[in-house]
Amino acid sequence: MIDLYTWITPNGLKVSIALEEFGLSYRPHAIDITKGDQFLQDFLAINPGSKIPVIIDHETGITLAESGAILLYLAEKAGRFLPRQGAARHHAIEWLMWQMGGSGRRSVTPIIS
Ligand SMILES: N[C@@H](CCC(=O)N[C@@H](CS)C(=O)NCC(=O)O)C(=O)O
Repeated sequence: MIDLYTWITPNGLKVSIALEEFGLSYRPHAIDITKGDQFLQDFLAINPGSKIPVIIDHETGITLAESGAILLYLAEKAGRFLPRQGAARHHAIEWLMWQMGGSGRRSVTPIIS
């Protein structure tokens, strides 16, 4: 089981989309960053950086922040979207970095506005 701490922002939504796409079991927890939930002690204990998204994977014991790192982790866990080796793996990471650099974040925004 994965606990997902998130809010309805592009960085939050991309992790929700990945979890759904991979069919992984998870429990979502709303961290309303418009009300300052990211600064509550319980959340700071999970991510001292005070940013969503964060996952805790109880199967492996890993707590992970940063949407790009989470997407890589989930792809490896699910065994999808991330080739194990070779040029195809590097190109998948290339596209991940492309979306982290801005274009992917902007393209998600209209869905929630
Ligand atoms: N580089 C981080 C950025 C995380 C981030 O900026 N999260 C925002 C919401 S999209 C946040 O938690 N903002 C709360 C704040 O800045 O106080 C990632 O990709 O996950």
